[in-house]
Amino acid sequence: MHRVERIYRRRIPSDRVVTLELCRYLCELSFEIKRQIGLLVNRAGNITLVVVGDNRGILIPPLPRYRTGPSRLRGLRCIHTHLQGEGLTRDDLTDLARLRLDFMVALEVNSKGMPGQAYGAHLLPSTEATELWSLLPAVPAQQWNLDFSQLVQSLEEEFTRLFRSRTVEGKRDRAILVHVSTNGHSQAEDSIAELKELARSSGVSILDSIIQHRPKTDPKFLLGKGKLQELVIRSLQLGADTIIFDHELTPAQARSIADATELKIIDRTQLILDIFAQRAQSREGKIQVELAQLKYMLPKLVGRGDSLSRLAGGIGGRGPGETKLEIDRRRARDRIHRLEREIEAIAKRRTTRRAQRGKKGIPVVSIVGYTNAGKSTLLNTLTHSQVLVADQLFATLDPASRRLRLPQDQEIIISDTVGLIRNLPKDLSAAFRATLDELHDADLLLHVVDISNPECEQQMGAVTRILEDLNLGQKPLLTVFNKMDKVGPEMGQNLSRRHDAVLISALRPETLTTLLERIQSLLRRILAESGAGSISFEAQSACIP
Ligand SMILES: Nc1nc2c(ncn2[C@@H]2O[C@H](COP(=O)(O)OP(=O)(O)OP(=O)(O)O)[C@@H](O)[C@H]2O)c(=O)[nH]1
Ligand SMILES: [Mg+2]
Repeated sequence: MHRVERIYRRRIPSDRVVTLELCRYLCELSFEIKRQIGLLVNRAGNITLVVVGDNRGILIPPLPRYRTGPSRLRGLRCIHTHLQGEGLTRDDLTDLARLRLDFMVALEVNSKGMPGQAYGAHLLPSTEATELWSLLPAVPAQQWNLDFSQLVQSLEEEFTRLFRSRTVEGKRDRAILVHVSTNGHSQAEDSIAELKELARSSGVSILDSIIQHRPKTDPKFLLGKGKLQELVIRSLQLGADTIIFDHELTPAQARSIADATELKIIDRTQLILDIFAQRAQSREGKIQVELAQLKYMLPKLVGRGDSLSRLAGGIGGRGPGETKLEIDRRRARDRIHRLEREIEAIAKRRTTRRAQRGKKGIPVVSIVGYTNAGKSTLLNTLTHSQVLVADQLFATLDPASRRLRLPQDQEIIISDTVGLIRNLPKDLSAAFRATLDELHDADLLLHVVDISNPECEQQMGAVTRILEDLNLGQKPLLTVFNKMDKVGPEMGQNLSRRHDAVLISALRPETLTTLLERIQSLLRRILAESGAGSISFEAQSACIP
């Protein structure tokens, strides 16, 4: 061991990859202990790390993050011995790419324990169509005469140029999406399609998406090792800095994958939280989102700054209103307590407000449904309002209520709500419980479904399950099939008959007459049954919409 440590005292002149004298020393030692030895050397020629492996490979531990970012090389090269005469392996080249090393050398130890052939490779500023690395022809170690400083300088220049052309698009996260499927193909496709929508809604630029089918997910990395290597290489080719998993990752998995890929790792829950963080407008919404984010991050904070510093900007590190999330464990706990107290106070005020409104006795109809179904559009068309509508997931975070006069002059309050999604993150549904609790006051729920979405039946199922979880399963509910203009008339009619739903297009007021009539007759029945007979329905006809 003493002799291994002595390696640290050496220095390599800055224009050389490695000296022959050091090659000899490494080969001799490697030969003796029958293990590979690897060095990481910085640009000044100092040896910063010595790793002793086994006879087939070395394992480079997570490196401190310095000089990183997709534009630049790491400022470190790896020189290591090979005992079986093999050239650079796939593992070696993946390390070169993953760690963005300046250079990778494999040094053959011959049968006499002396340096044999030297194999070198460096990265190329590649685009999708070009090679990722250049493998230099093997030469006997004695004849190695590469001008290292010049090589590194020209590589850096080319990388910087490539990076500039990529950052023209702005500071968005550049991501590859990953789904690991243990079920059928179509389910994986649908699921990743939704993940794409989520990523798009959070403003991520999506470079690629990958589905891996496995009988079982890998407990540590989710993906298999080969696929993970492919992912690293693919992300370097495309200039991706983020991997978004279509799964909820455990803190340990997120950390292992981040260490193995050196990329920012985000899961589906974090992505949803990020969209919420960007959208929250009201004070209450902001508190709820920040609380959910902190609760989600807390178990991931292990007191080691490194893996979290990857989250510093963009998704995963953004709090409500573009503030940066505090990532210190103790401060996170304090803040969680403070926010929880604030939410309690808000909930109390809300209960009082609700009690007051209850006294007025105006029936409440709440619109619920999967995100992007057209809930806000329906509210707008019915009440001539200007609530934000967008072809994005979770456009609405802060629900709005409006008054509406039904054809027979009955006045109701109609309210929009936050969209629902399958596998709603646990922390998020807890945080939004107060908002969703308002649904308990509704006399009638309108479940809006986007029938043009191929997944609409699964989405309906997800909404029904969430409503049951919220103890709203018994509430009177009218199913409303929206976006009829996007499907054939026959399909719309068949579907709506099968589910006893009203068929509408929220964009077209003339399609809403039946809906209003159904709301009116249902309310009449519901209120009569609940004994709220004092509310009168005057038989006047109004021209609505
Ligand atoms: N073609 C068509 N598009 C519609 C219809 N209704 C809504 N849309 C579109 O669907 C998209 C989503 O509408 P929103 O009203 O924002 O949906 P939402 O349910 O409130 O969505 P979140 O608030 O994000 O949960 C928008 O681009 C609307 O223009 C419809 O009847 N036909
Ligand atoms: Mg909406």
